[in-house]
Amino acid sequence: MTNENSKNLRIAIQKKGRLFDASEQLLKKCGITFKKEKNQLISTADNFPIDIVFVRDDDIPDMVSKNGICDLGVIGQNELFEKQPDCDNVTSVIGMNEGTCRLSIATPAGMDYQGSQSLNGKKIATSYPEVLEAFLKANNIDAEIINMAGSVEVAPVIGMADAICDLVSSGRTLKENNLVERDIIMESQAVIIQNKNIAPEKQDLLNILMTNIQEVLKEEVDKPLPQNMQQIINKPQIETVKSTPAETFQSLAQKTVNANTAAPVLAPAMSIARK
Ligand code: PRT
Ligand code: ZN
Repeated sequence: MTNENSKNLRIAIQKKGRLFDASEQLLKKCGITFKKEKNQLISTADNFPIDIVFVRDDDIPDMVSKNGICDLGVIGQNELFEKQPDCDNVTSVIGMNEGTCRLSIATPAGMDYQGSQSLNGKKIATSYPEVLEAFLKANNIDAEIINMAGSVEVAPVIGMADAICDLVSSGRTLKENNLVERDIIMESQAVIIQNKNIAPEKQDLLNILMTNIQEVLKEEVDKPLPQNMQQIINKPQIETVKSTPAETFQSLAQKTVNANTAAPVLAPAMSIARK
């Protein structure tokens, strides 16, 4: 079943993990309610024409990239940048200010580190080989990338690598493994991503949803449902949306653009700030 013939929007969110709560909360704060049993992988909202698909975060960029599979997704920028080369059709639309972290180079505390050039000839373990490769290329560093699916911090301890490139938030994991953060490759936060070729008949729904998401993210407080959302929740048929006067949608679309301009997604990575 693809989304091409469905009137519903479809959003992919993490099934479980660090971004699930933030994704669920965001939809709830927009007034969207849905049920999710433990092993349920897709749910249609009770009161808004949207399907929520629960998957691993690694799969979300690809799902949103393929036209007609998922229209939207919630993903960390780190994951998006890793997958971006294969995902031309995806664009980030809103930063959520959740899941904030940084993708950093770290080395054992005892290593004589004189800046990123000290990585020349070294082995670096990471779950983000694409982003790391871009960083190495941009800095003319010749190093070997060791791919690992997780627990990257153990690599220097067991002699598998000289350094790591991994996500850091509190810094506790690095400390516990006697590693020191050296260079920040990118700052990251959860973002809402969107397929660039949303079916025209879904555009009005998308505008309504994005406007409400923007408002929720801006205000960060519980508030009565916005009027346009309430209308749909009371009458969930898509025809209700289509019967809304065109100028309302025009202004919604305009508002979305303005809100995006006012609160752009964090400037992308590769701002290489040496610590
Ligand atoms: O199962 P699935 O594939 O969906 O999940 P996952 O295991 O790949 O991802 P998950 O749930 O761990 O993280 C999802 C997203 O949360 C990431 O892609 C980031 O965008 C964001 N995020 C924010 C983090 C962290 N903070 C974070 N600290 N993701 C991972 N970590 C890990 C990091 O890899 C390291 O091992 O936490 C450890 C470091 O944490 P501190 O606090 O000790 O520094
Ligand atoms: Zn993952």
